[in-house]
Amino acid sequence: MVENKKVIFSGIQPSGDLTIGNYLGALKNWVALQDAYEPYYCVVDLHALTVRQNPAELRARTLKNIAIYLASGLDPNKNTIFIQSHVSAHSEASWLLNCFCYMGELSRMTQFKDKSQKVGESVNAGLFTYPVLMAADILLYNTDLVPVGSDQKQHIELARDLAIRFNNLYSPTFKIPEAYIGDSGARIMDLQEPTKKMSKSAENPNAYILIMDPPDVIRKKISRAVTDDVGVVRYCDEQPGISNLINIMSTVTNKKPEDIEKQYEGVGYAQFKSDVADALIEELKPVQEKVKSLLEDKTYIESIYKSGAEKASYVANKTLRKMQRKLGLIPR
Ligand code: ATP
Ligand code: LTN
Repeated sequence: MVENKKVIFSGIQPSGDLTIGNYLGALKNWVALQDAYEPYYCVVDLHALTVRQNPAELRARTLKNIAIYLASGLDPNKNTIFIQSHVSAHSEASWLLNCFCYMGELSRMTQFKDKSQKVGESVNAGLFTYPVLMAADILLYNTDLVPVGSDQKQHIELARDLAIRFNNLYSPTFKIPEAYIGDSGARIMDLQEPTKKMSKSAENPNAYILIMDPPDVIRKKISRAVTDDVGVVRYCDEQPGISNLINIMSTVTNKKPEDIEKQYEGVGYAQFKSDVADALIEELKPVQEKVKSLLEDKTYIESIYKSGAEKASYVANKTLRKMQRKLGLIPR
């Protein structure tokens, strides 16, 4: 491997089946980056535990996500693909960083505010310290860039602040990472409430499209997507539903939103929706076929995440040992 390539780190929670938001907002960008960078991508199963999970479903989904990473085009020779809980340095570094993070900083995180509002009284401490574990994920690999959707920017700011704080208190230990927000597909919205981000943990299944949804389901969900009564296919703040569908089509076809607007001048929403569904079905077909065939070969999937964890552990443990030493913990 060529040395001095910049390091990329990112992860997706196995907290629900992956949506086209995850695919268009994350996975597609990751694939585009694999030649020029040295990427680490993990399935962040520890993060998923901040919400109650059914153990059997969590296991199945974690493996399925590895298959989806591969099927989306991530080459295991160019990317280190692993499961977060297989590299214990993440949990260990997370504790150490917790001792440098202020309650006030965590209280300001909008994701925490949103999610804790939903669960009310029973909000667990893991949900609160979630961004610290995320900072550990990122900082352990001397990460330069973190490709994420725009909703995660605030968490990366916190990782930077923690890294700077630790470096200043001790001596340079961490590289200061930067968020990398892809320009198109950065924010795919909920099909039922298009002012909200599409999310795999939404309650209404009509709100999202899964990467593995069959064509007839995709068609049905898009035809039911909330729009407006303007009747014009236009990319603007006043028409969030239609703009979201334009954005989906634009990301899938690589056409600019303005060109899609022109193409659909005088065309009704029904035809437009049907074309968006066609484009999406076409895009997802090869991915779905690949996932199905990969899931038939569990030994192959296992070989990928095992060798990924081995490589990741080597790098992560080096950084962890450095942190422990600087903090005054006795080397084992
Ligand atoms: P959850 O519903 O469990 O909170 P999520 O569907 O929002 O999850 P995450 O696991 O938080 O997904 O995110 C994984 C990656 O996918 C992140 O980089 C995130 O920014 C991106 N992502 C998730 N949803 C979208 C979306 N609707 N549009 C663009 N990117 C998204
Ligand atoms: N919090 C992220 C998932 C995540 C992540 C990370 C992303 C956990 N650790 C490290 C990038 C880098 C999310 O919900 N999208």
